[in-house]
Amino acid sequence: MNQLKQKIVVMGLGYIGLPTASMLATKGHQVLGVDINETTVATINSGNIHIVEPDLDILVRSAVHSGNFRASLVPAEADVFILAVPTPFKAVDDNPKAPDISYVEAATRAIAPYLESGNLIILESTSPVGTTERINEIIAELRPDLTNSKLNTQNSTLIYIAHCPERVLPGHIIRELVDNDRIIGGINRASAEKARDLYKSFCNGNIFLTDSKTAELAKLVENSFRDVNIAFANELSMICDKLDINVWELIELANKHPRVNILQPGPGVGGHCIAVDPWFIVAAAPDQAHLIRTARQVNDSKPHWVIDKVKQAVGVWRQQNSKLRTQDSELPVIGCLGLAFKANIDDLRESPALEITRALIASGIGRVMACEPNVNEGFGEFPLYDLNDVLKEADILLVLVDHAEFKGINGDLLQEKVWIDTRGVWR
Ligand code: SAJ
Repeated sequence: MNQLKQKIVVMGLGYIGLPTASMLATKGHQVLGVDINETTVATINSGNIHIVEPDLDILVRSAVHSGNFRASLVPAEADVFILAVPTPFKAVDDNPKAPDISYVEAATRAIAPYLESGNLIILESTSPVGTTERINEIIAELRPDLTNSKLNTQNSTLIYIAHCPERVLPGHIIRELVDNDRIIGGINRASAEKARDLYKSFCNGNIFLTDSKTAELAKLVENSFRDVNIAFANELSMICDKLDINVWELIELANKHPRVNILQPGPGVGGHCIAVDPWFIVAAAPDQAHLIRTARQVNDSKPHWVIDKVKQAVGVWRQQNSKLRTQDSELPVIGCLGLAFKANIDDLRESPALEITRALIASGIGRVMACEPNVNEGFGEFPLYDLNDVLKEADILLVLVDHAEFKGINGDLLQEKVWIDTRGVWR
């Protein structure tokens, strides 16, 4: 294979596949991006993007204009096939959080007819342990001509297969794609080395080689580590609330210890990674993964705790305003600040802020005015309000996301309100 100019097919043009495909194209590789969505394919071929990520538009445009990147609904022959498709969870029998690798399996089946001896398959999707080996099994089943009996021994495979789990942080994808260290796990050493040679063409970070199962678990462990740490912070926030201690000050002080680094509490954990991946470990080792399961439960319970806090605040407000009120039925205005799953993004997927706001609207305990400065159009579920209007009208203010816009809110204004700050914006 020519090191600098390889033919590469990238299956899945989402948050990982699209940046990876266009990055490879700008490094001189001939890249065909494949997606099942016709609109996505057409958008990319016109040099535009269908997802929100800083600087991705520039990268995609230059990749398409270079002639090295094209999107398609169907794969083609190539030297390398990169799978970057979703790995969500699904309910199976008595497990509501079982991993769903059907998209990986479907992508493998889709590329199988195009494979030739010596090709490399790289799985980028965060995956349950054993998924890379499952790809090998599917290839063996569909293409016995490419498989030999010594498949898993060093250098004996006709198809090289490796897992190179994505590690990029939404909002910083382009920089992290280049700078982050990577782990690559092969079904054999030759596969890992071949994948490393390709990633070296765009990755400035260190690349560490291992076997595929260790690479799969390493990625799941990275996200579980954060989930457990955030659960610890969330538990501390509930303990501090009971003991009337400021949790933000507490964590700041504890973190002054040279070997302590507690993350921040919040209204719960959202997004499509940290709240999902730990369940893959729980599913694989249910009798061993006590702490990981409990952390998930703590973080999943936090939105309910916040909703109870708002109900209590409504009670306080009613007491404070009982003399002023003309009718008993009068409801407070509850201002919900932020809907995204974390600060300064517009991504609402698995967002605890959205879950809480929905529950407050459904509860009828007040008139909810929600404000999400990063979402302007296309959100039709309930009305969104301008921050100034919310600040003016709300009796109870609830901070759900630590967006930059909320940090500068004048403290005097808060004196007149009942407020709950789940993110420590006004600590
Ligand atoms: N959160 C807290 N407290 C904190 C930090 C985060 O409550 O101290 C919450 C956030 O508000 C959010 C959730 O956790 O709701 C997840 O946010 P995040 O910034 O920790 O992570 P993601 O989901 O945006 O991206 C993560 C990253 N993983 C790690 O940092 C270990 C990223 O590097 C991964 O590539 C990505 O998951 C992924 O795709 O797996």
